[in-house]
Amino acid sequence: MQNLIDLVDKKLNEYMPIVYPEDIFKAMKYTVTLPGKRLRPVMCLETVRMLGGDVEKALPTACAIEMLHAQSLIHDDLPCMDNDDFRRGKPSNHKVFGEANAVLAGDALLTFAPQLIIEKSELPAETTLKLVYEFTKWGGAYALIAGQVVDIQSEGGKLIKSPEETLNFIHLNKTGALFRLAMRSGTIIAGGSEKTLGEIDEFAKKFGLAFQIYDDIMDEISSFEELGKTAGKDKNCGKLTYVSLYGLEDAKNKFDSLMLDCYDIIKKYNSNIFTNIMKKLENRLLGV
Ligand code: GRG
Repeated sequence: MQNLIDLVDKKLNEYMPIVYPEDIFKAMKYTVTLPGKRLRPVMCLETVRMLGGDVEKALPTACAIEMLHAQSLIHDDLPCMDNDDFRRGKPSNHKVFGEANAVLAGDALLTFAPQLIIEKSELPAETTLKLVYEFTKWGGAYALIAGQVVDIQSEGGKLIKSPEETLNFIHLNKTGALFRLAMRSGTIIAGGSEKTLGEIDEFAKKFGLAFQIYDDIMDEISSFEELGKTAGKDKNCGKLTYVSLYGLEDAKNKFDSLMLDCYDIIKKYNSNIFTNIMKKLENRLLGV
């Protein structure tokens, strides 16, 4: 797994030269290159590998997805959204570069990422078009942004649907969307069939839901050092989370049950990397 992370880090650096006007490129690169887990690009690359595709040709897409993820973190931390001063263990983007530059850095990442998918593509034009479609779909108003909007609504106590439905909608869109994007893109690059795409998508959907439950639990039980951002924030802001709605024990049970479904779907692909990712999340919740 570390070799995939290193490959992604190397490419992220290479794809983002600092040129005039330096302020924007420094702000873009700052959050992207801070040490995150690189789960989404690694999951994209591993999907390509396990389906027999060319991992090298997936690098622009994998990095573009990490850029989209970084954009969502930068905007999520802004005072008008979650208002968090720390991210990935360091001051958040707006704390370092100011609010205007942080907004622009997010916008710039959002537009630069699909440019990269097209510009660096060594894939057939039809495949590249499909990848850009997936990118705009899952990063857009009907997925990632919708999840964030409902998250903000719910924080203000505005629930249009039941708490259960609202929470599922938030998790599936705010967090699930980028895991689905990563693994669907990997499947498309590897030339997987519609049936495979359906299976992989089902895994990513369940994994995304489980990952947000994991994130909710970690927010409750971990320290700033472990999280790299302010701990206990969800509770303090009265956020609708799995822990606030179902309690810690039931949240853990739901996480375990989703992980079992994920193992069941992925086992036939014999992927050590997916097994490792899931084991790491499980162990962290056990405090191992
Ligand atoms: C696309 C215009 C546009 C806006 C985005 C701000 C926003 C709308 C969405 C916020 C989405 C968000 C921050 C979801 C949280 C997902 C989550 C659990 C992030 C943490 O992921 P990790 O743990 O982070 O993988 P690292 O730092 O390891 O990469």
